[in-house]
Parts: sequence; C-alpha cells; structure tokens
Amino acid sequence: MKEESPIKTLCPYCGVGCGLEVVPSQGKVPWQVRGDRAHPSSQGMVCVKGATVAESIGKDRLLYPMWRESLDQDFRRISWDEALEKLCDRICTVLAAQGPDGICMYGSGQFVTEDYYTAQKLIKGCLGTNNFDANSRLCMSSAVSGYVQSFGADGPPCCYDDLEQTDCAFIVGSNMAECHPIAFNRLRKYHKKTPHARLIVVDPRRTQTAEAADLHLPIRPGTDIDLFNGIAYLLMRDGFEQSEFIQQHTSGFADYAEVLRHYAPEIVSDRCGISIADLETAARWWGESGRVLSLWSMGLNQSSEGTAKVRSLINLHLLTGQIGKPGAGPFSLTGQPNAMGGREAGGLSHLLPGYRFVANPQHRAEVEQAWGLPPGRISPNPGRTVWDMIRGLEAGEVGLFWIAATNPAVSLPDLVRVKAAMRRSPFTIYQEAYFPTETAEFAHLLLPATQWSEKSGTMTNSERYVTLARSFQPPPGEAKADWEIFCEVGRHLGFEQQFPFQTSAEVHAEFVQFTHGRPCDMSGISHDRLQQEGALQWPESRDQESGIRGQEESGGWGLGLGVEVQEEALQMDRDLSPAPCNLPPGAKRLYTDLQFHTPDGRARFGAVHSRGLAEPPDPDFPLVLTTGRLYGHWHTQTRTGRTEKITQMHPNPFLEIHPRDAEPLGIGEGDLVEVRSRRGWARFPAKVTKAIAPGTVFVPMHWGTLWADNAEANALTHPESCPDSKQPELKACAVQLVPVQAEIAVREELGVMG
Ligand SMILES: Nc1nc2c(c(=O)[nH]1)N[C@H]1C(S)=C(S)[C@@H](COP(=O)(O)OP(=O)(O)OC[C@H]3O[C@@H](n4cnc5c(=O)[nH]c(N)nc54)[C@H](O)[C@@H]3O)O[C@H]1N2
Ligand SMILES: Nc1nc2c(c(=O)[nH]1)N[C@H]1C(S)=C(S)[C@@H](COP(=O)(O)OP(=O)(O)OC[C@H]3O[C@@H](n4cnc5c(=O)[nH]c(N)nc54)[C@H](O)[C@@H]3O)O[C@H]1N2
Ligand code: SF4
Ligand SMILES: [Mo]
Repeated sequence: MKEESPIKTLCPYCGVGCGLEVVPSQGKVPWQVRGDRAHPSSQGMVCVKGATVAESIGKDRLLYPMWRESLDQDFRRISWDEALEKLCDRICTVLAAQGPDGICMYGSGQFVTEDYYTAQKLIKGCLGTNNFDANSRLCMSSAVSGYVQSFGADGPPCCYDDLEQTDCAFIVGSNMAECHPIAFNRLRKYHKKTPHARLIVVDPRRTQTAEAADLHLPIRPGTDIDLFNGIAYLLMRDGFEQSEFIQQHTSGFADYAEVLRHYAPEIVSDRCGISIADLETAARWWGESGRVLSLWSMGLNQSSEGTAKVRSLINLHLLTGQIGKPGAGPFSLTGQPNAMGGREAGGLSHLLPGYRFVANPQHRAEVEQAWGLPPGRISPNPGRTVWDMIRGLEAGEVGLFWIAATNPAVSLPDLVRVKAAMRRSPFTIYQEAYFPTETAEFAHLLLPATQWSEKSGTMTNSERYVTLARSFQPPPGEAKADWEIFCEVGRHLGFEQQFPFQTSAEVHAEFVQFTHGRPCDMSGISHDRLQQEGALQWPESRDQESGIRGQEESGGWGLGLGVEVQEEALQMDRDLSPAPCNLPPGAKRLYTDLQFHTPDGRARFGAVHSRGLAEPPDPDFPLVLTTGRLYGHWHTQTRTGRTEKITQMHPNPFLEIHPRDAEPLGIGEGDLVEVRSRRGWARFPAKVTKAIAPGTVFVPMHWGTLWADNAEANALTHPESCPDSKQPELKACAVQLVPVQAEIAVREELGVMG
C-alpha cells in the first residue's frame, strides 16, 4: 500500500524548531510523527518530545468555555456567546472604573506569531494599555536586552550551520544535550569527527552536555561575569585581542579594558571555584581558535544580572572579532518554540510589532496609523511585566487578568506569594488547551484553546527560520485558536475594522508588513510560500523577492519606513531604535558586513562588574539552589505528564546534592529531604552525586501540584530580577536542607506533629 503524503509541520516544543512529518496511524495514537528530512534546521532528526507529541493531544482537553462567579464555586459550562459577553462586559467595567491599565494579559512563547500579533493589536492598540507580557520574560528577555544593548537590535546573529563550522564551541549556562537536543546532536557529531574542534561547557552541574566537553568549568552559580572578564584579562595579557576590529567596529573599549584590570586569574579562580589552569586553558582555546561560537540559555538569562552576563559574553566576541563569519558569534538558544516570533510581533510589555519599542514616539505613530487608530492611542509607557502584574493584583490595581498558553501557578517564582495574589484577582480568564492544570484553580473564566495539530500558524526558531505549523485535525469540542478568540473579542468590542481576519494566513500577511525595512524583515514570507517552499529564514524582504509586489502591498500602510524616518527615530531614542536592515535576503548570518544597528554602526562593549547573586547563601541558608530541566519533560508537564514513555523516563522529582554536602546532614541516596528557603518549602528524594558542584543543589522545575505533592521548585525561588531585562533569577536562591526523618524525630520530641 502506498503511504499517503505526509503532513509537514513543526515540533511545538523547543526553540530548535525541528520540522516534522505526520502520517495517519492505525495504532492507539491516530498520528505517527517523524522528522522532516527536508527541514533545514533539523534535517530529519527529532528527540523524544517531538516524536511523542501526538500522544497527549487527545487527553484531558478543555472542551467548552466554563465559568464561575468565585473561586470557591465549581465551574459550569457556558456558551461562547455568554463567555464573550462576560469578558467584554468586564473589560468595559474595568475601562470605566480603572482605565486601560487595569487590564493585563500574560501570554506565551507557545503562541503562534498570529496569536501574538492579534493580542498586541487588541491590548496595546485597541484597548490602549501596554500590559501585555509573556512567559518569555522568564526566559529570553535578558538575551533580548543584551543584544539590543550590544548591537542596537535584538536577533541571534548565528545559524545552526555554525555548529558544524566552529573551531571552539563555548556553551555556557545551557544544557543543550537535554534542552536543545537536535541542535546539540549536530554539534556533537561534528565535534566527534573534527579532532581540532574544542568544546567548553560552563555549568555548575556536570550535565550530559558537560559530559561531552573537552573542558568543563563547574563554576559557582552566578559567577559568569567574573569568568568572562577573567578570560578577557588573559586574552589581553596574551595578545589575542583584535585591535583593528576593535578600532573599526566597536565603541567603549577603554572603559572595558579598565574593568578587566581587576580580573587577574587568582581572583577569578577563587570567585568561580575553578582552577587557574582550567581558566588559562579556556582563555587559550578561545584565543587560538580561528572561529569561536558561544551558545547560552537560562544559566545566563535567568539572573538578577542577566543582561550584564549576556553583554560580558558578547564582549569576548568583540574583543577577538569573533562575529559575522561562519562558525563564530554569540548565539542565544531560544527556549520556547516561538519565543522568537513573540519578539518579532512585539510580545513583551515594552515592545511593538517589528522590533519596535513603545517608548519610541515614531514607532507608536507608525503602528497606530497602520492599525487605523487615533494618534496617541498607544501608551508611551512600557506596560507591566508579569511580576508587576502580580504586584498589581496584590495592590488591587488589576481588574482583569487574562492568562493564555502558560501555567503561572507552576512557572512563576515565589509561588506562595503568586498564588495568594492570584486568589485576590477579581476576574481571571484562562485560555488553555488542557483541563485540569494548576492555574485553572485560580480562574473565573476558562476558554478552550486549540493547540498543535488543530490550528495553523507560524513559528520562528533560534536560527530565524520561520516554519508553518499546520492544522490537520478538527478542534476538540468548542476549542478555538487563540488568534480567533482575540479577534472575536476585538469585534465584540466594536473594533470590526481592526479584526477583519478569517484565516491565520490573513493575520500573517498583515503582520509581516510591520517587519518591512526592520532588522527582522520577513515581509517576503507568506503562508503560501511556506506551504510551497517549506521553512524560510529571515531577513526575507518582499523587496528582494519581488520589487513590484512589494510596492503594491505597501500602499497606504505608512509602513514603508523611509530611511529618514528611521534616522529621526534614532535621534529621539538612541538606545532603543535599531536602524533599518540592508542585508541580503535569506542571509544565514547577521552582521557579516560588521555594520551594527547602533547609530554609529559600531557594536558596544559593556564595562560591567559582577554584583553577585541577589540572595547569596549565608549561615542560615547555606546552599545555593538551582533549577532547570530534564530531557523528556516539557515545563509543567501538561503534555509530557500525559505521555507514557516520558513519565517512565522521569517518574519522580529529585534533589541533586554533592556527597560533601549530603554527608554532614546524614542524607543518603533516596532519602527524603525538605528544602527550605525564606519563602517556602518542598520535599524531594535525594540523588547524591558528584555531578553537581559542592555548595549547590539542583531540582527540576517540572513538578507542580498536579504531578507530585510538595515538589514545586518555585515554592523556593525569589522574584529578584535583572534591572534591565526584568527577568527573575530563577537559577539561584539560598536554601537550607533538613532530612525529613530528622525533622519528624524533632517534632515528635517536641510533641508537635503535622
Ligand atoms: N527537555 C526540555 N527541553 C526544553 C525545555 C523543557 O522544558 N524540557 N524548555 C525549553 C525552554 S522554554 C528553555 S528556556 C530552554 C532552557 O534550556 P537550558 O537553559 O539549557 O536549561 P535549564 O536546565 O533551565 O538550565 C541550563 C543550565 O544552567 C545551569 N546554571 C544554573 N545556574 C548557572 C549559573 O549561574 N551559570 C551558568 N553558567 N550556568 C548555570 C544549570 O545547572 C543548567 O544545567 O529549554 C528548552 N528546551
Ligand atoms: N524554577 C524555575 N521556573 C521556571 C524556569 C526555570 O528554569 N526554573 N523556566 C522558566 C521558563 S524559561 C519558561 S519558558 C517558563 C515556562 O512555563 P509555562 O509557560 O508555565 O509552562 P508550560 O507548561 O509550557 O505552559 C504552557 C501552557 O500552554 C498550554 N498550551 C499549549 N499550546 C497552547 C495553545 O496553542 N494555546 C493555548 N491557549 N494554550 C496552549 C499548555 O497546555 C500549557 O499549560 O517557566 C519558567 N519558570
Ligand atoms: S529538539 Fe526541540 S524542536 Fe526538536 S524534536 Fe526535540 S523538542 Fe522538538
Ligand atoms: Mo523558556
């Protein structure tokens, strides 16, 4: 029998963005999923998450809108009409009583770009508040602000081919083997067969990624800036700096060089907890390699100095001219499948579509005009970040809290405080694919969302490839795509003109106009082209694709963005406004011409010292807790907790602890340990291992209250954030450990039980 031609789509899990092929199956799961060999990023490979994604799609779905007056009541099913009525009534009430800033939406890097774009139009445009933030705040925002500060614009400049062309890969704060497995496969294969290529991994844990390294630097959590400055010190000492590059293409070198004087190897080795010899080796490998590629993710971003960490890493590239050529550059690995699309569509509270900024008057005017809204409708003030939303709930300043495609009752820091705040919310809407999830407990109105396989839309991966995720089966129950819900609400509120869309292709066609002439230009990309040609990489401008078509399409939009307008915008908002992009179409790498998006075209050194952890260990809380991911599970387990192969792979949460820390506390393998921070507690069986640096313990982030009792990583974490990116320090807080047996004995002795 001849096989039906497969449906081409995209893996909805991580930012590697693997292409998938789906074929109908007679088995228990009606679809069989495999890698798409034609996809440029993944070349036919998939990891366990992508391969098993179809299994959870049909389980425990939220099928109908559900409503309750207050959180102590049960939900009852209502119609979509009733749901829209209640939602829009509430919006009007809040607008009248509190003004637009009483409305908050918290979205997700798991939106397709079309969801993101319609949400921006509704919230920032029609309703006039910038209170839209996304879980990317917990994930990518330090990378965004680091790139913007160093290069004048966001956007990872590298591509996956660089993994196979580098002489030295420097992976820092990233467990690629488990979290970006297919990108890591490409690197590992190349590394194995290329004797001269070096792999350095910087991580307090000896992860699977570190296992593959030629050199593992198990630094103390939070000491990355010391390490980078220490490496730079040695690069300078040994004459590896590229003076010509520095002179012609950078600014701020003198201040940077001044900072570096304080980072002699003895000091750095002591702060980071690594040997001078290893530090020297790392610096020598960096200096001697013709092409150096750095790769990072949450170990840098999730920090109270995340932006400074990113900038200090980029500094090393600027010092040695390691950018704008194959196999080199600072490569931020994006976490979620469409965190990139979110940035392009303006999906953080300080952004507007097309890498624009709400603080820039020119940008606001362009967007207002294109949206057919009166001048001044878009607020000049950046909106609330997600943590400001939580604070707003505490203060009674939020009248409507709308959550979509994220599970904050597991994933936000300091959950005790978050849950108390969410309990105070007068009106919470939760737009979700599954029921139950932990966040449903805090919602008044549940809106059923379609997900992967049931909705069409685009996502951009870490290397700027845009892929169309296709719908190939009907929605369950009455579920609707997020973008459809946003459009319906918009129309219900009277914004018919702004929301004429019938298909996600139409939404996409409008969105890409906003990228024309911008650094993230994808105005030449359409659903049609993606269907026919497969994934396309930006920049991909309509001008290059077809000059004539471009002109026709831009008619009346006011978004042609003449260069003079750009220059003016730059004058008004120097730090925030990237210059127009003049790269060749489909450029695999950015900055090959060494022209950066800053007003003077130069990349900027950041002269920064480390401030250390926001909550360093002390005698009461002597250990640093770090948190992260496992290969099989995805975040809060809404899908992977419902996938047999994966729950077998990772049945339980656990605490990694070094024998040197375990012994004095009498903690043995498998013993239940209570972990306490200043904010909360949780319990985990101990995994005693030398794979973690002494003084540091690790727990996975995946177990919310639905999947285990008292094993929430975020019961312990704190919300202290990077001042620039507002990204919380989810990677480090101070904790104490108490073996549960000892705990019970003490309580018995004191006669207190419970
Ligand atoms: N299997 C799986 N893959 C995923 C996801 C998932 O849930 N499961 N989620 C996706 C998402 S959204 C994201 S954001 C990415 C995250 O991908 P990663 O960032 O690779 O994953 P994490 O485990 O959060 O953290 C990475 C490492 O940072 C280290 N670390 C902690 N503190 C420090 C420090 O101070 N300095 C340094 N250098 N390292 C430190 C931790 O020990 C950890 O090994 O993964 C994506 N891929
Ligand atoms: N301690 C600690 N906490 C962390 C982190 C950490 O490393 N440590 N990492 C942080 C990071 S980087 C991230 S990205 C976050 C992730 O945290 P969350 O965003 O809370 O995690 P997910 O489980 O991915 O939640 C996504 C939800 O969207 C639903 N969903 C899927 N598709 C759709 C759709 O198309 N529409 C709608 N409406 N819903 C859909 C899923 O069912 C799921 O409930 O966690 C953060 N929290
Ligand atoms: S590497 Fe990421 S995108 Fe690729 S199959 Fe695995 S989870 Fe999906
Ligand atoms: Mo993330």
